[in-house]
Amino acid sequence: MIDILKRIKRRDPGEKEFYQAVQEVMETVKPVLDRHPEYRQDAALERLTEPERIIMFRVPWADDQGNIHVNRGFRVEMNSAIGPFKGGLRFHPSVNLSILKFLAFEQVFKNALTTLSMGGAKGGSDFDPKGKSDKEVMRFCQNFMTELSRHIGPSSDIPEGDIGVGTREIGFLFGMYKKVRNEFTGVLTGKGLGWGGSLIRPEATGYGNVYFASEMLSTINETLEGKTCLISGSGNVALHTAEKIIELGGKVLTMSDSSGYIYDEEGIDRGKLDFIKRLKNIRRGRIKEYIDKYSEALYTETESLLDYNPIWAQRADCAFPCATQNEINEKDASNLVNNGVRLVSEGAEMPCRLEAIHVFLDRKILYAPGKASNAGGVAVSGLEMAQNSMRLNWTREEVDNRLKMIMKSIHQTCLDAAAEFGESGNYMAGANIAGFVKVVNAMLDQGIV
Ligand code: NDP
Ligand code: 2IT
Repeated sequence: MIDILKRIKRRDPGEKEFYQAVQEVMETVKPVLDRHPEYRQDAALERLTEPERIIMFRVPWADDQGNIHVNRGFRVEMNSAIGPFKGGLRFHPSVNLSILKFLAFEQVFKNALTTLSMGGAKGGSDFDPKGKSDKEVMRFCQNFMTELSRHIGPSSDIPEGDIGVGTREIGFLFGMYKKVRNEFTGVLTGKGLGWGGSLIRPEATGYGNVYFASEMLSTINETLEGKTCLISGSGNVALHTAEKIIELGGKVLTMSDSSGYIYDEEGIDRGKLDFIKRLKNIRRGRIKEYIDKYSEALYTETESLLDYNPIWAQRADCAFPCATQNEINEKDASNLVNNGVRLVSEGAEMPCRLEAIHVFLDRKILYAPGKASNAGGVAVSGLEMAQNSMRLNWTREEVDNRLKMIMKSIHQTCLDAAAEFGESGNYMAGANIAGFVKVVNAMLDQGIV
């Protein structure tokens, strides 16, 4: 295990996010490796931490003034032992190989937990859609897909959205794929409802996150009813996490974007959430504008260089980080627990640093790692693929019921795997162990490839 980490440090210097993700998994699967030395055979760990394929390409595009910009496109195809490569595309200026390798690595385990057959991948670009016109975003997506289309397919690699890639971008990407390949297939998920998308896919990650949190609470005979909740982010995952919490009787106190956060002591109710949805999805505005409409709420900028994030210093019962990686450090974690938080359910990928996770585990609060609690999104992507293959559409209730069943099953799988290896109640250990065992078993069955 130590050798694997050393090997990554030596061969991939500077890939700190990738190193962090591998470290977390390798530390928690140590008891499995001790009991099953066969999992080390045939360089299984070396293969697990080496992408099957990485595609990197130039994406030139013209802005509305005719100036040419050059961005970088990526697809990291990490592991296809249990199914075709599957995972999102992220458009954000911070995107680099380390971030995409960490995300693709996480995706392998997450997808293994969904009960469906999907391998893990991630891709994207350092293109920033913020402040760009629709036509600029379209031209970028078209040039990005012109190259990516050579490497993906409905049975080989099926991308979807992630940060900065929503229904608008998936539409432009799908249109270009269809044109250059002359085929209408389920090569992307997250499609619009009128052209192959699935009901509940937009809601799935957030709803699934809350279903998972409810399952965790049920182990201590509690529910979300009346609980105060902190949410970070105001994108796809945050909005639908908020929506489901409100539906289940919880009170959402905060939401944020990369400039700051709002705190509404009265709670963000259904009507206020609809305002934020329109603000973010249609007007593409900033969360600060919430206080122009609801003056009783407070807005705090978070761009200053504090060693903690004030959103996590608010008093509440539950926290749902739904923005981005490493948004909760050790100090934030202590602030959360000291201010009453007893449940943390990750909507984002790796939002908690390892030291923060250790605070939650030491203080024995309910903590769900994203690869379990946010797996509802990719699970419903799998259901979208199933519907595309059948050329049928399921109802909202059908998809939502399947999502609930899947989240319940992931929750139970985590508990069982953790208990089997002496880590009862540790969802991080359970998720990593269950995902690891499923993928490595498949790799060993399939020989050295
Ligand atoms: P969106 O682009 O819809 O929203 C992202 C939100 O997070 C925005 O409010 C954004 O603010 C904020 N944010 C992004 N980067 C930063 C940053 N560096 N600092 C502070 N705030 C930031 O993305 P999603 O909601 O789809 O994704 C959010 C997280 O959930 C990601 O970690 C993603 O990997 C994960 N996830 C998403 C799934 C999905 O189905 N979409 C599935 C599973 C996980 P701003 O607009 O100012 O940038
Ligand atoms: O992180 C994720 O699971 C996603 N962005 C969704 C991936 C997918 O293929 O649905």
